[in-house]
Amino acid sequence: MSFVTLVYIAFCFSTCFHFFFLDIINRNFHEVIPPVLDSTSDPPAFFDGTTRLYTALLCPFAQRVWITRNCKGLQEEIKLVPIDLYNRPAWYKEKVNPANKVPALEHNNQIIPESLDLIKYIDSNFEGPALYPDDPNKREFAEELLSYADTFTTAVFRSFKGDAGTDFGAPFDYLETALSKFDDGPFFLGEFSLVDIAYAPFIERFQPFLLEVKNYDIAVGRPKLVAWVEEMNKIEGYTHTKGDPQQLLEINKKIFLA
Ligand SMILES: N[C@@H](CCC(=O)N[C@@H](CS)C(=O)NCC(=O)O)C(=O)O
Repeated sequence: MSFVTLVYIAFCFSTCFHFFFLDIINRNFHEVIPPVLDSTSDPPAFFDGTTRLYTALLCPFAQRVWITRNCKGLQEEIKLVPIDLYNRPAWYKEKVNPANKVPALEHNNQIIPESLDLIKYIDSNFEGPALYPDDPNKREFAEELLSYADTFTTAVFRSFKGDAGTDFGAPFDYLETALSKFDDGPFFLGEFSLVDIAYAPFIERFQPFLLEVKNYDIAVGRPKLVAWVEEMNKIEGYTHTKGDPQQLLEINKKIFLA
């Protein structure tokens, strides 16, 4: 066999292997989303050993947990149970979450609510790549940014209700400054982490809403934030969870322009 033939065979083999490998990685991201459960649906078999993420497909809080589950490669271990929030099953409040909100996780005979607690819980209690840094400086900053997340969303939601004179920029300036703290990568802690996951679903909604409704472009003068959005859009564990932009815009218009 000539050297050229050998190189050709090696090339074909490595190409096939590459596609095979990519297929394995991507296969999970093409998962079929289970049917949405509503007031007519029977409950699942609670506490039968299955780990379930009760979610709503367009909820940004639940999306945080969905992204975490995907990025850790837990599509098989954590089953999605989408709930129709506009026509919730009575059993959801009775048996799953007395607060009647998504997300909630059923794991090891307990139910855990609250998205920011859940992303940490999943990162610490399941296999998969670590999404929280070991470096104490980064951990400290991660805590600061995770506790700022609620302040951030509340501030932006408030500004949605405001008039033309409202200062839309301050919460986004905070993020732009935060993105300058570590220069070993484009994410909040340099490397990709739970902090990025906590903010992504909200930026996904805020950016188009502010642009269309308030004529305010969060990208102007914020190169770090622009680069961050670009990098997030390369993470399949996230992109698979993204909603239809037009649908999200319409929902936010209904909520905030009512
Ligand atoms: N603080 C909660 C907020 C969750 C939340 O507000 N979820 C909304 C859907 S996006 C919900 O379930 N709303 C139902 C309701 O308030 O009745 C978290 O971070 O998990």
